[in-house]
Amino acid sequence: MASTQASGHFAEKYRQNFLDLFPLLVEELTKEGQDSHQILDALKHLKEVLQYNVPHGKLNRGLMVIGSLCHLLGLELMTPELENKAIALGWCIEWLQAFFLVADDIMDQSLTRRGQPCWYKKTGIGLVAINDSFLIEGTLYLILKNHFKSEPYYINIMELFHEITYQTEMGQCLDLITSPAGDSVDLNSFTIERYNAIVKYKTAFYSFYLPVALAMHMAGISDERSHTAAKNILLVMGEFFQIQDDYLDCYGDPKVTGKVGTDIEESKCSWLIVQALKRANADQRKTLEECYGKNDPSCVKIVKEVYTDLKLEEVYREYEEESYKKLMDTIKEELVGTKLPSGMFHEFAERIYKRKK
Ligand code: GPP
Ligand code: MG
Ligand code: MG
Ligand code: MG
Repeated sequence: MASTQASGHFAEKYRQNFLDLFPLLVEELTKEGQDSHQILDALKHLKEVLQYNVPHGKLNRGLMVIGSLCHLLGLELMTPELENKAIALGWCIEWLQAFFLVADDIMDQSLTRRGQPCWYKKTGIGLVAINDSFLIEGTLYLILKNHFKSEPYYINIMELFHEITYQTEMGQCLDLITSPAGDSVDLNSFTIERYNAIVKYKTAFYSFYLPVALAMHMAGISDERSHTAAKNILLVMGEFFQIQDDYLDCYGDPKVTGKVGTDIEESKCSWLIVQALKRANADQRKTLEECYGKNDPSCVKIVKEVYTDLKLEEVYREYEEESYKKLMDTIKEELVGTKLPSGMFHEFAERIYKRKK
């Protein structure tokens, strides 16, 4: 296995090739076939669903597959065929994410996603979006079958998609039952332990471990030891990433993030409320109990004022520094005795720290 001395930024180099494959995948999934004449209208709808919901994100997760493969094999072993396969697998992660987000936006009653109205908010869509999210998931497995059926790692990657979907659904479940709709919130359930479990399951597995694990299977690395090491590192990265997402929900610029935060209104077990509760005096806690989770701009404003009084932006900056150090230590410790290249992890770390969207 080639080590990458210079920690190059491989993923970015492939952005254009990555974008170019999307219309071909959509065409493959929605073209008229021998026995599709009865479902032509559904195929037409599916095409719109895919075009609206799959390609408009940052594509970080998708690009991570080919980026990781370059690190794992070394550029000299990359061939156009491998590139194409890694890009198709990258799109499968973007497909999985689109399936999650279409459904998540309904559950969270969000208004915008990636700078456009959420799919379920579009005229004529509404709850049809629930079935559309299933369709996005279903077509992911068609792409896998069309492109990977004859590969020796086909079963490994298919099982991985199933396992990670389940883990993400368990995380979403924890996220939702920790902030039950309609009920007045029980702030006592917002512990850091609960928080860590939610983010690990709902975000870290699919966003960080999945892309690298897919590239590892492609490169023929399927032993448990290597996968455990990679997972331990990538889950630390994923935890940080979700904490950033929570921070940006309140302090990010919607013009940059492409979404308007709803965590306070939706009484989410967000990193900010967990930190606020840890630091609040009795008065501030009472204020939070009264105002958190209310769909009312004046309550949101009061919660944000408590956050300001508790200097949470500063707390976040300190956490960011600490977390970066912890990640660097974890990379060093976990890679001892494995053949995984550290440059691969450093490339991803650099992509996420200090992001604004
Ligand atoms: C997004 O979290 C949640 C997921 C990507 C997992 C959804 C899983 C399902 C099984 C539907 P979030 O709600 O904090 O993200 P955002 O702020 O982007 O809405
Ligand atoms: Mg959401
Ligand atoms: Mg959510
Ligand atoms: Mg969020």
